[in-house]
Amino acid sequence: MTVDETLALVGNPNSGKTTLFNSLTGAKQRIGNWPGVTVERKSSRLKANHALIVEDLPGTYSLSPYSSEEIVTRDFLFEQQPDLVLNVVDARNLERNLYLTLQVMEIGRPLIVALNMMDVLEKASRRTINLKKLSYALQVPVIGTTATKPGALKELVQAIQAPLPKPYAFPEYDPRLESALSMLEEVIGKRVEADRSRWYAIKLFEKDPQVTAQLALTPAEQKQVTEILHTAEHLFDDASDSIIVNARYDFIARVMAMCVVDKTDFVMSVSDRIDRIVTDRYLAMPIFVLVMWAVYYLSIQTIGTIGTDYLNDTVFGGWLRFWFSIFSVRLVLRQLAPCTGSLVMHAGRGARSVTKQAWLI
Ligand code: BGO
Repeated sequence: MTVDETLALVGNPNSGKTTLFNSLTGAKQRIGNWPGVTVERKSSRLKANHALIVEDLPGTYSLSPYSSEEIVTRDFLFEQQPDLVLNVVDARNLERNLYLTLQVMEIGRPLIVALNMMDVLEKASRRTINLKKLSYALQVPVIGTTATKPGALKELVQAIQAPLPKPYAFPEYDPRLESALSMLEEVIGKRVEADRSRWYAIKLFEKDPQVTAQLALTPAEQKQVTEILHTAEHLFDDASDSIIVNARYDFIARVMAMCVVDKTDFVMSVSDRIDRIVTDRYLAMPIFVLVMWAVYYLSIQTIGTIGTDYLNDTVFGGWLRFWFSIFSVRLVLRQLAPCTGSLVMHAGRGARSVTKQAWLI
């Protein structure tokens, strides 16, 4: 880096931006306010290279033009065009922090990501982040940092001073969105510099009121923009500003899937652990023999014998025998019932005739 270049520090609130700013500059900062707002402005020179002015931009989650912090950060990045942007990302909340990273990337300034709070991530978190893959997925240098340990920032200081690769890579979204953006870039035409037209196209797609007013499109151009947005909204079945938000989250989801490993993904369930033991190359056969012996022993020697003895002696030899004998006697009697009935009838008749005879006599 040569004389008086600017390094802008951006990041979510509590990502460690101020701590990193103090560590990089030695905390000899100039404090004031950003013009027109009561947002604190801090700037100082890099300790390792006094030619580099470090601007600590207000902490923000997004670059939408709503809060003072968002407007100050967005205007500084876009209007002042810093030579380098250092995006401080809280490694514990990578997904949420990357939303701002993507918006910074859309502006198209050279960028380095400082993945901060690495000490906390390494100690307490159940996650690991592959920094090389993260750098590859974002196409920007990613340096792991612990801002509270200034001695461990050598790699970051070297990266800040190293020449950055050109041309700068923009994050690429859904192909349907990309084609809408390139059509919008054509409409914007030569109104803006070529390397800024993508950002303007994104803002037109988001229906950003500031940018739309700033571009001052002709009614015919405005009509073209409306048609492009209508077609995209019809294709995605969504409002254009939501399409952009979703595209950013889809991009982040892909980055997360590529770079983040949750340690809990590798915690084995009880069933997995049992499987691992019983299918072990050396243990599987002895376990099989042991199980077969246990089955044999239980069925023949212990539970099996107790069970059959109980069935024979108590169930069949005791209760069932008693009830069966009662049932058989009743069955025999019922079979004999017709014979015994006629026998009784005949006996009755015989008795009555004998009685009659006796009276006659
Ligand atoms: C307090 N590692 C760890 N462990 N902590 C860090 C790191 C890091 O790499 N970087 C920053 N912190 P800011 P913004 C605090 O203030 O720089 C800590 O908003 C406390 N304060 O020390 O202010 C940093 O500028 C009482 O913590 O962030 C600070 O982006 C108890 O993260 C906090 C514990 O850093 C935010 C911490 C009274």
